[in-house]
Amino acid sequence: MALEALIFDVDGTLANTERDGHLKAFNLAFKELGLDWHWSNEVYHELLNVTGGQLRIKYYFKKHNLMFEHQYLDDFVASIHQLKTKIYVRLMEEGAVPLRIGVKRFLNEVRQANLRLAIATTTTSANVDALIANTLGAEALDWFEVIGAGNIVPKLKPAGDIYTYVLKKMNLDPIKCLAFEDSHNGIISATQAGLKTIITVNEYTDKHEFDGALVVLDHLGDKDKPFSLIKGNTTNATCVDVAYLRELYATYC
Ligand code: XBP
Ligand code: MG
Repeated sequence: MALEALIFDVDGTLANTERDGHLKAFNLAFKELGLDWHWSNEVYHELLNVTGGQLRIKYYFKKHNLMFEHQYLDDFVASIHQLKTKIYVRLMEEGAVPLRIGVKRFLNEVRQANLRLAIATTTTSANVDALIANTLGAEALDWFEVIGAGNIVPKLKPAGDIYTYVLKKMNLDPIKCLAFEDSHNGIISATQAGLKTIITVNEYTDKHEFDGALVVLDHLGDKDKPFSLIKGNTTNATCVDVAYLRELYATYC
């Protein structure tokens, strides 16, 4: 069996978008709407267990017994989230968040090797477009055969639905594909869809459980910035490239 495709998560995997993107945008939206909420980085760390911005706001809301008529809750949350998305897109246009180490190099190598690419994320599709267009260029949106984002499926990660949706759209057997993730919810989702996963951790996820991961790394690595192996077989590779992908793929296929 040969490796054919790679599916990438976005937040925390392609870029560390949570602190300087999402969290900043949530707090700016709360402020602009005159709400007396400010999520600290510590609070946000816990809130990240809830995937999806709207569900995250609702969770916070319920946890702190914030009193709103239930019938208006969905509309209220949706309006906060709409503004948050607008602010997030603006932050991306301002270049607030760079790609993670090695991401640009790796995507270019993968394209040279004619591997198919796709995205499976919980975040809103406008956010994905803004990040990619402002870091790799608008033409890079076409590099990804399918961009599965946001509420295109009813159940967000950790459910496997978004990965299953992307695989179906690509008419692809999961055995021919690898996923890239940064979080526990992410690997659960990919695994449910039958995918093997490569993990690159970040400040919010370095204590997460990654049972079943092919390998856990601090980042993808670059020429002068080798990755550190956190969990997995020892290797001579110092950055994730196509040769290392094939090495990892061969360990389970
Ligand atoms: C990402 C998320 C998203 C973003 C917010 O998870 O949980 O909810 O934090 O995006 P993953 P929205 O990386 O596992 O896909 O506000 O657009 O929902
Ligand atoms: Mg993620």
